[in-house]
Amino acid sequence: MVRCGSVWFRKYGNFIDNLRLFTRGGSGGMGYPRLGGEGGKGGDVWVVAHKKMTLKQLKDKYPQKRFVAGEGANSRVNALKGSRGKDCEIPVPVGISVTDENGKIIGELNKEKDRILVAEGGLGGKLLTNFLPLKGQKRVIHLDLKLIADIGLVGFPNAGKSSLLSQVSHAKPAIADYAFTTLQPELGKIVYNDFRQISVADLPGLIEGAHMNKGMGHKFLKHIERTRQLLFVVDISGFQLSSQTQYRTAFETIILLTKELELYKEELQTKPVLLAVNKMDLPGAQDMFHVLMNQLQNPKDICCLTSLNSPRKPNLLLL
Ligand SMILES: Nc1nc2c(ncn2[C@@H]2O[C@H](COP(=O)(O)OP(=O)(O)OP(=O)(O)O)[C@@H](O)[C@H]2O)c(=O)[nH]1
Ligand SMILES: [Mg+2]
Repeated sequence: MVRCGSVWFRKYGNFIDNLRLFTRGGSGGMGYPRLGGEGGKGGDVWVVAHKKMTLKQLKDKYPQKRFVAGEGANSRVNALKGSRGKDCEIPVPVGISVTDENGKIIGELNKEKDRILVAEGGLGGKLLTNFLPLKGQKRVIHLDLKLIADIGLVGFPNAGKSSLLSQVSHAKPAIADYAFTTLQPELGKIVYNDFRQISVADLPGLIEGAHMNKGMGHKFLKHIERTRQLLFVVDISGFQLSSQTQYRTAFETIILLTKELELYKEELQTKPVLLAVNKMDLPGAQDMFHVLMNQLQNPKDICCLTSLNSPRKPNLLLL
């Protein structure tokens, strides 16, 4: 039923879904043997979830990927109890699982402000340690962005995303000829003869202005971040939400989808994207498809689309 008239994809970019970091808790401060003074404890290293953060931003901001907490202060005559070293916080996106060098899970960060201690600061020098400070814990950690699926189906409402999922997997998503049938992502699994599996997420339809929260845009776009690869599903006849809104051709919907993703988060632009042109059984579809092919192969047309105010031409390649 769903025919992919042609398949296109966008160049693989630098979307990052894992990162390896070096962390070390701060050393403790020296004790003061003569007066029994205690050095301050070294600071701890924490991984903290922030909604707006991405792993790419983290890597760009800290190219050395080293996170070391502050040292505890030495015990002094006028401050026998040394003060505590400063904690170090590593900002990461929500949906990260943290593992150690051996792949053992240290913890998961599933919502904003969740935090996990990854490297503890050393104790300050005290009687127990002969007033010598202890070094902080050293740990290499791996951050992995949990993907909700391998492939995310992205498109305007009514394009046929759920229909496609129902054909390639055992999932039974709601299908109807009105916009916004799908309100929550739905997962399906494609199982191959050799038992390999690909998970596919049917995502709610996007509309123009999604990046500004139109049609619950942000809620939807957030899910797109969590898929490894995108499959744009486009109705060859184009899209019109209602008689009051502008009609968009298939080509325009592709530009608009690209634009919405980019405006929401520039990094999404670098995710690999395949294009499935749908509803090729409708009358006149072949002619419209030829027009679409020409438009996609002619970047000049894309640049002329000033009414769409597209910030950049989409990086689509013919497979
Ligand atoms: N003629 C034709 N109709 C199709 C095809 N694929 C889907 N449809 C119809 O298009 C309508 C919308 O299909 P859905 O699969 O619900 O579309 P969707 O993209 O999931 O829509 P939202 O969930 O609203 O975003 C339904 O009436 C489908 O039967 C196709 O290949 N050809
Ligand atoms: Mg749907």
